[in-house]
Amino acid sequence: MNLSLNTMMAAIASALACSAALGQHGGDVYLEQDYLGRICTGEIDDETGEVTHNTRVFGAEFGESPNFTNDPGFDSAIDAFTPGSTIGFTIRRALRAWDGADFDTIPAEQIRVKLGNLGPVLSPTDDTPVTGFALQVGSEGEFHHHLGYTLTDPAQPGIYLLELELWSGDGSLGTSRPFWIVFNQLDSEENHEAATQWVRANLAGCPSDFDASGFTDTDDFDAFVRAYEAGDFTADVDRTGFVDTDDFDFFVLAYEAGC
Ligand SMILES: [Ca+2]
Ligand SMILES: [Ca+2]
Repeated sequence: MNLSLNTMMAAIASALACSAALGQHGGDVYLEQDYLGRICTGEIDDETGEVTHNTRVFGAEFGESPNFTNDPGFDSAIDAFTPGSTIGFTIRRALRAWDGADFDTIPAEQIRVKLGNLGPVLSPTDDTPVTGFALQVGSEGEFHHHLGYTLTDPAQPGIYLLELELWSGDGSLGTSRPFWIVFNQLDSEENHEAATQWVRANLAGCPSDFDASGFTDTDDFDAFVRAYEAGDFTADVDRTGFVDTDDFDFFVLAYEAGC
């Protein structure tokens, strides 16, 4: 398949959008809308401020004060969302603790989420989702907030996993796909990295399940081709920052492999 002029233009626009995002808050979760009108998470590089679109695994460190952090925050470009609308969060599952091999263990600890006089919202003790509070989109269509996360007693050292999703207060945007924050409580960077890699490999899904239905079928192929032809950033499946024929090849290989 050859790139049409429109696709090229869209790829260039998408690259420009990346650089326009420079100056966002490094390390925050970047929010934007994807091709289906859903809230979509990305990552803002700590040092360069550059955005990697469509990523769903984020790191965090407790200890700004004991058992507490308010990073990563959530940040967007101007005009990303409707001014005055709201975006809220849901904690999808019980907190999990890393045992060196997986995140099956539900520990005694929970995470308490709070911002000013909003909350606290406690992570559930089983996998019944808990709806949190909503926060305002700013007057220029930007969303920038830092939730406060506290690890409850006994707050043992270790790596903890929180699964979240974001929704629109007025239903004008689709709910985000699930995403994960991997918290380090006084454990080694090595363990934190190993646990984060495990989440990427085991929970963040396969690249060919493009519509995130949980399996790969022809709907995924159709959805990918639509996004690809539109030059949408979600079609950057090989994560180079550009949508080009390499993405098409990458997707087809993943699709044919079933994942
Ligand atoms: Ca699918
Ligand atoms: Ca690419």
